[in-house]
Amino acid sequence: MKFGTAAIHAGQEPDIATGAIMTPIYQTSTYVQSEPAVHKGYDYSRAGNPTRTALEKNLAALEGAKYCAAFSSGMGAIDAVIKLLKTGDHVLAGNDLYGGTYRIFVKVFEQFGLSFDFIDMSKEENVRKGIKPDTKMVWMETPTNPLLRIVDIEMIATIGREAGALTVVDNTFATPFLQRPLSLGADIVVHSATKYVGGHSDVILGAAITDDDEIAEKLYFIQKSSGAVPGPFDCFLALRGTKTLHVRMERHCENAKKVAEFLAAHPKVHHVNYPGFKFHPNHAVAAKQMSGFGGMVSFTLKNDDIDAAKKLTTLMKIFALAESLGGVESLIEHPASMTHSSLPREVRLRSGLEDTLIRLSVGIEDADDLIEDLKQALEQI
Ligand code: P1T
Repeated sequence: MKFGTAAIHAGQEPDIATGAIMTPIYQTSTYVQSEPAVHKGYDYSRAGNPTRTALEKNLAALEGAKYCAAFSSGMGAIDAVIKLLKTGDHVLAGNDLYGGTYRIFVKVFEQFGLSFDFIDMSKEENVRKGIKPDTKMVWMETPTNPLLRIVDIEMIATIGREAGALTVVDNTFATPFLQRPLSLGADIVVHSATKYVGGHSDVILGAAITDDDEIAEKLYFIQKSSGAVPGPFDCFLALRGTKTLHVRMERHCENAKKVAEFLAAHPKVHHVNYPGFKFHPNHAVAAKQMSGFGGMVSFTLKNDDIDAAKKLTTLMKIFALAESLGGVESLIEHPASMTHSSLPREVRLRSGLEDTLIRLSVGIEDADDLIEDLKQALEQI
């Protein structure tokens, strides 16, 4: 089944009881049993719920995998994946990650005796040097949030495998429509399905996806034991989102390209991060492992002034000033004071995340209007 067909049909059967074409919202906490421990596959909704099952099957199919465990947020999924490890284990992670991912690693899991190193993963020798005898997981985002660097999944997964470490890819920015990390050798994919998968800024949801029987069994165990599960209505909303993922992503990619080109040619703009540009340092890797360059763009101003950067975010008429990304509507934000404020400033600067960086989530509105909006705001600073 091709992607667009799977997006609409995978995991979704007409309702057995009524024939309803849409998966019902099974808004129930428990299920009646005919005898103790005899039931129709579901006993309690923390352990399983049919609406959640439909979403999990759908997301697994889109990533080309057998298994998906859905969580109540992207952070819930990340939390569950890290719980595959034990005290003393080391995680080698990219140095350009969503601020919340850095925060849970350092502020939560270091307390439990896990250790983390954050490195520039674009260079093979860095990754090889970063592996320690107790490295059990290699963690990457690609494209990265918010600098849109690209990490070579196949290269990292090979190094991870040789070291006996699991390779995890946060595929939130690319989505399975543009990039399938498991087919490139990764062991686990995580998503903030809050973003492109849901696609309408109306749900917080996460997923961890794998093709490995043993990892899946452990993830389902953690899912039901820790209990960060999404409610049935949220699963329904995410399922409704996946049905149009392929169509939305095409427009996100088209619009982001136009916006990035406009910004790159603007006299007040210093540097534009967009993996679709030939001069992007990781363009060749992006072209190799992605089928499009995504809907995210970040940039700095020539006027290296944090106040000007912040002011710009308030002057937009269509782009909304808000955290998050991946919805149909365009968003603008200032990572240093918003999504990445949990990173100490020196850590941010070391990884190249400047105080003046502005991030755009380019929506699927008319690109001319988006460009006009950026133009009028840039004129005012
Ligand atoms: O917000 P939540 O669904 O818990 O997902 C966390 C998360 C995980 N991974 C990546 C790459 C992310 O970007 C996020 C959340 N990011 C934002 C809210 C943001 O504005 O960048």
